[in-house]
Amino acid sequence: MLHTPLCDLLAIPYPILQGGMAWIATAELSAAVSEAGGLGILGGGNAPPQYVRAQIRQTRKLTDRPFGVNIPLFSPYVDAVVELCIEEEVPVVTTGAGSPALILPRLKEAGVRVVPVVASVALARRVERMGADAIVVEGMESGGHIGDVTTLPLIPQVVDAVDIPVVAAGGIGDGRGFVAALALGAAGVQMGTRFICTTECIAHPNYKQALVQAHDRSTITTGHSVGHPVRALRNPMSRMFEELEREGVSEEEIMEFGTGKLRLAAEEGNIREGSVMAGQVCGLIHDIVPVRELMTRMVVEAQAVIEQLSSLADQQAV
Ligand code: TUI
Repeated sequence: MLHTPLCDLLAIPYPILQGGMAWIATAELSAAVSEAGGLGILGGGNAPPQYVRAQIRQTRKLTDRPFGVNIPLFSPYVDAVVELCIEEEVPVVTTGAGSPALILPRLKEAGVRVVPVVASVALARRVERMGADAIVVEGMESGGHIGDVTTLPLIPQVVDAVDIPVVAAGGIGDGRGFVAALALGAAGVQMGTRFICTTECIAHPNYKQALVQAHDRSTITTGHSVGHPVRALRNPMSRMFEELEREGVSEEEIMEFGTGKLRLAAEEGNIREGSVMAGQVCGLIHDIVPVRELMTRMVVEAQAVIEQLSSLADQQAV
């Protein structure tokens, strides 16, 4: 039940990935997700290589199961992090926020499974040609850095355009979203925001609480003027960002203003001046639970939805 080709490719019981969120997806969260049968993914962010190596080693202390590392392509340490992932024999690397053309061949050559995160049909096609093993296709409902197409139309368009397994991301937070993604042709799902609200996630309690209290319209997107749209909770920080963009402040100043703000919210719990990156699914999150409970809920809910739908299909027309 719920076994897809993605499970075989990544050697995981459930086709559920945890997004590699910078400063949030640390060894504690990722190991818990892998232990519970999904794929935990460490957030490389723009952290220096020593940090990423320590996180990998810590994950290995906590679990024997497969896990991944996310490398955002704007990190100043991309090459060094690629090399250390190879040295440490990391089973899976996901990439984000750009084209992985410059790093994908090296990783593939070393036997690492590469799963780029993309937000368009064009990049999905390109990374398939480069040799990607699967792709995470992320709709703009997601938190953090986003593309400009929503999940519902994007997933089936990518599914029709490529032959590798597609993992749906953006707006998924429960078993209903999981089944919806499978109905669109995805072989699995990736969730970020929902995994923040777990007991194992090291994000500051203020961050988690802000997500539990958030509703459907609590997020806004900023950064369009500098070509890096980002979704985060509406707060004094994101409103100020919006204001600076409206005033036409230089790209340099805007980028400088944004630097370090995610870490400020996630580590220090400053949810007013920090950037509380989150997806629109935050309105669907009502509690903070252990990872294993969340994974069980996902699977049990998904099975119930599938049964409900199949009984609908079996009903006789009157
Ligand atoms: O990368 C993410 N999400 C992120 S990264 C991040 S850290 C950050 N900090 C401060 C400012 C900005 C970011 C927070 N969230 N998701 C994967 C993702 N990749 N979403 C969308 C894309 C994407 C977008 C355009 C991938 C490729 C792309 O086009 C590149 C091309 O060449 O076509």
